Amino acid sequence: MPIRPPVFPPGSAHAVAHRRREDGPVSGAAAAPEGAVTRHDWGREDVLALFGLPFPDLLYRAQQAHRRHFDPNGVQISTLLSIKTGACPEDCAYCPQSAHFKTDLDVERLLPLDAVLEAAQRARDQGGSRFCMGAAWRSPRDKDLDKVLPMVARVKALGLETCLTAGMLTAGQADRLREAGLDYYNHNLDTSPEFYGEIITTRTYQDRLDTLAHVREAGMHVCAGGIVGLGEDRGDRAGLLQQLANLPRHPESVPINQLVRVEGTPLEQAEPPDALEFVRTIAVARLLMPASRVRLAAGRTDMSDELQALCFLAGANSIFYGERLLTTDNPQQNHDRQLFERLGLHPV
Ligand code: SAM
Ligand code: DTB
Ligand code: SF4
Repeated sequence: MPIRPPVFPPGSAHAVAHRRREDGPVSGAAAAPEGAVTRHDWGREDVLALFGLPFPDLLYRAQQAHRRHFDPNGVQISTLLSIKTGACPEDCAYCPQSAHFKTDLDVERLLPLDAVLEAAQRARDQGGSRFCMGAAWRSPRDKDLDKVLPMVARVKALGLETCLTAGMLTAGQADRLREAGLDYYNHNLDTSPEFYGEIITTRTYQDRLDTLAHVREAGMHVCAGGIVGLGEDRGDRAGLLQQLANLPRHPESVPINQLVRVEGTPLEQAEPPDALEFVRTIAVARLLMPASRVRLAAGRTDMSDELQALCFLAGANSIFYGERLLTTDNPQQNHDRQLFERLGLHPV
């Protein structure tokens, strides 16, 4: 059964607010209200000061920023599909798909086009607006890309927004993806530059920033975020958000994942993050990048409905919908539909 469709009619205040953010200023619209200007010069102390606000003040400010830029009850729905699974040469300590760790995972080569299209059609029929394809590559070879480009083009032709996450890209590869119709490329910074080396040793922070720059220069939307619960401290969470907010342009999409602890990975026993600290991280992301979609991404199966509600209040306005993330579970669709009903949320 599909998740309930959007309720606001074109031209309504909510639709206009939404359009202003997605497509640039609506013609004739007033200048951005005071406080709505986005900053790219955040210092670590500025960010930590936001993290340290009393919880009601932090949520109030996040709500103000959220409502300035978005329909506060609208949630963007993305669906994930792992198009190439496991056997990845990178050593990301959180990841079940790394060849460095022994996890209970069925390795799968690149899926055939038909299987991808079938999944995309299903996602669209269930109310998704964006289809995100994930491939466990360090970086795609050009001959891998030859097979992915038609997937992008055909998924887009179904009327879906397209997103891909496939590791590091060269500038030329980013251009080819853009030409095929790719709307978003996901590439996460994961954590702060200082903590990064504790989690990944096979590629550098700068490698990740370079890929994000290629995606931006190719004219695609950037999807970049990170993970909470890796054993990082608040300074690292602030450092991650500071890096994202100080990019020359804010990522249009900012996934905040809670670590999914997978048996066999070095982080399988990591201490789960404090729930209210997770909400604070969402709220600070909303304040630093007020016009970006902040996604309550992986980890929702470990969260109560009430915690997810707090995340939406803190400014999260996107989720992954569907019973699978890439290789791990996501909430049942039925449960998410009920959650949307109970909270009066609608997909956009
Ligand atoms: N291989 C590509 C890459 O790393 O860029 C794309 C796929 S990778 C699985 C995409 C992102 O998923 C990672 O950057 C990480 O942020 C997130 N991720 C992976 N495993 C996770 C886990 N166990 N819990 C939470 N997020 C995870
Ligand atoms: C993102 O930030 N989270 C998604 C998506 N981008 C690709 C991936 C989450 C993966 C969780 C672990 C798994 O299912 O393998
Ligand atoms: Fe490979 Fe991506 Fe997993 Fe890292 S996060 S091991 S690059 S699939």
